[in-house]
Amino acid sequence: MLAYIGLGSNLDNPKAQLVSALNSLSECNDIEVMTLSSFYKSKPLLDIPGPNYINAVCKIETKLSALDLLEICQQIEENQHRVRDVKWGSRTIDLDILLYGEQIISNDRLNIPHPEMTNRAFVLVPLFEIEADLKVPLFGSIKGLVDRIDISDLIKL
Ligand code: ROI
Repeated sequence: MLAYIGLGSNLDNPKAQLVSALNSLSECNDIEVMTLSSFYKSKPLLDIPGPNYINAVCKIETKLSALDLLEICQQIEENQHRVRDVKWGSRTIDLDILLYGEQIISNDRLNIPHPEMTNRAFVLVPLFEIEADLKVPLFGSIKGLVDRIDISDLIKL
């Protein structure tokens, strides 16, 4: 299965946090990291106070189920000392499964396509960078999605 994972961090050397999470994904036997986008810098969404974020998107190939992939992502978040306190608070690392093949998944643990991805420049722009022809289930072409959002805050590093 091909899947796309969004990575984000705004604490404790965000670039190094992304690199560390990517290394952990690569080291996982059942995951092959195929493509990585550039890193992008942006202000916290909704002007929530806090340091700038670094975001990226990677494409992986995996035999894991979506739920097993979620477990791996959460394990990596835990290993990098992610603390879940305030909703939308700062974080050392956030790993979101954006897409899992063409599947639409909706249960109490997973919503795929990731429900917020269509509003977020820091997801759509790196996704477009690595897969310009992508069709997002339920939402249509990645090109169409990128064209209708404000990308002015996003800086490609
Ligand atoms: N804002 C930016 N710029 N990047 C993120 O990855 C990010 N992640 C979040 C919230 C807190 C919504 N804001 C973000 O979870």
